[in-house]
Amino acid sequence: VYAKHDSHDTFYRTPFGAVKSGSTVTLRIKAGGIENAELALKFFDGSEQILSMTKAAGAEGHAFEGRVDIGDEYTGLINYYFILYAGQNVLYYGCQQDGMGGTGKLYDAVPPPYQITVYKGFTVPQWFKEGIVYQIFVDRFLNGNEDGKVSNPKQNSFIYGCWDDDPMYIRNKEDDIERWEFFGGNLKGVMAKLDYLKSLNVTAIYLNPIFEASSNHKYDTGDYKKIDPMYGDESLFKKLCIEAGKRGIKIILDGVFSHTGADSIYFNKFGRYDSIGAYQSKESPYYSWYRFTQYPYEYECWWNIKNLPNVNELAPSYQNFIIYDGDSVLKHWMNAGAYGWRLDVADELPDEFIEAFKAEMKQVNKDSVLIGEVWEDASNKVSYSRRRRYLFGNELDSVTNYPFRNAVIGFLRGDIDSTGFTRRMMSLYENYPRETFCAALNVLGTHDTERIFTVFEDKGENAYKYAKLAVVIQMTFPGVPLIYYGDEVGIKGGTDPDNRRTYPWGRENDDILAFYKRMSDLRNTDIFDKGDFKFHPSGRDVLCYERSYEGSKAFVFINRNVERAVSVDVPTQGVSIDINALDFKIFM
Ligand code: ARE
Repeated sequence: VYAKHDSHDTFYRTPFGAVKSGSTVTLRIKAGGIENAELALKFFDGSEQILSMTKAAGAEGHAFEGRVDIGDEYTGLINYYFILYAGQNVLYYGCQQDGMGGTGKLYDAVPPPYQITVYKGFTVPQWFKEGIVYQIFVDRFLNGNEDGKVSNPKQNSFIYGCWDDDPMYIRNKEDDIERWEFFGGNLKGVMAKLDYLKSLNVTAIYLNPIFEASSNHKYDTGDYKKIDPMYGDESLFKKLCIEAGKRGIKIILDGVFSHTGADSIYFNKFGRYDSIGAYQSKESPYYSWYRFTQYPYEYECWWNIKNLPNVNELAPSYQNFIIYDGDSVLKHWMNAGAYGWRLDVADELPDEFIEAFKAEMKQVNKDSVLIGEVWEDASNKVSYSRRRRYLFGNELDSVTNYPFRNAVIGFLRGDIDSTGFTRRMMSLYENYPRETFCAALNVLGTHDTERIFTVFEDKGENAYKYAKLAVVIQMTFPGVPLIYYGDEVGIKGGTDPDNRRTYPWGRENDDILAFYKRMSDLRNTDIFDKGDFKFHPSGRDVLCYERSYEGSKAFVFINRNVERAVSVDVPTQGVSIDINALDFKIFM
């Protein structure tokens, strides 16, 4: 008995990948020694259906074919596998791994299914898909004050000068630098570097939270309607948006809506604000925002961190405040010039909240973008025992692409080979709506991960070569590259908080910077900004993919082998080229 289905191959599944509501998907399976085949479908609401398959016309003898007609109103996943009848035996054919796609195998029992993502058509603004995003953790970027002093320092906070490799810093890092240490970076500092960012072809700046808060990271919002006074004020923010806009750069904010700070207008645990906070009185206008288990001392909080009380996002007064009011948080900052939001911990926000946020955001500016912080494949993510609806059209435009980071690092470090890389990325390519795949925020590192240079630090003198290969993949791959401030000049940094060191102005690694500039120039061409995309097998150690646009083609080759140069054929071009050990080539 023999069977084969490969969801990445259009003989077996047409059309490829995620489809819009109302589409028809044709599925085929090649089979030997099998008399009959059925297609088992499972819908997003849990209901199931079995369709009989017919012998496929024209296919060499042994293929069965089934058609899935998808309703005009349907959105969500459709999972499928095959049931095969061979004599007395019933066999199954399914995926190798849940949701992974590609070729599968025969099973004796119900197998892991394949996935079809069905979404309502939507488009992500072109400027975003074609852009490069630069992420700034403001306190650590640059103090732009003329006198170099820190404006409005917090009470009882420590203020350090710069953070680099001297012994003082190492001690500070381990002992203290967590939440209450500041380095004095501010919005004036960001403003001072706009021309620099433009020279890196940056088209959007994503700022970590900038609203008033007591910590340095500001994920503990104190006042959603106020820029932290250490960073600046609203008029400075507006100016920043205007100045950035003149250079073709848009500003994206971090929206932290799953929790607030305990030290906030709304909770006011320490009584530092003039308001009547939820902690202080049940009569507080904010009381309904929180979930107390034993008033006021016990309350639900984010990952059990007491200074981050969770909010009840569906409380009408919270939704009005954040989304609907005439001067809601969303509208307030968009009217001030912001062009989009990154939703912190999207997987802890109810779908209804994200949907409402998206709808209202697009009302204010249809050219704005909504990015969700999701660490896995966002198409089939389950959180809090709910299957999430992020990518079906009404929620996210884009997601943080950590699976991309994991695959790049895994391939370069030798944990997976080029086939493994291809499989993982093809799985996203198949599962994500095309718009989202092209808008996915391809990160190599963020304020929550080790920096890319540190990931390869154990490679000794080759560390930078590895990191550069990661940058090549990032800048030539579909999706939106995100540069985490300072990566472009080679800063190192381990896990939080070490990944938030100050930007080494005047001590940049010029070689890396020149490389980033070159790669960002390359990125800034049509073929890499919006070209089609296809993998080619090229041996275990060599990753090869093609980008094509209006008749021109580019082939990217990455040789991760540290010892051996390789000679490879350029697919369809009838030439072969050499690639040095631990090096790359782009054939155009
Ligand atoms: C600080 C310290 C920590 C300390 C903690 C508790 O730095 O060392 O353990 O305090 O005292 C923000 C700050 C952090 C801060 C945290 C709490 O940036 O510095 O930690 O607040 O005060 C998961 C979440 C994901 C989250 C990451 C960090 O799902 O949403 O963990 N990311 C966002 C932001 C963070 C921010 C918060 C959330 C809170 O980007 O910066 O933290 O607002 C897997 C899982 C993911 C998991 C990921 C990383 O892949 O699938 O779910 O992400 O690993 O752990």
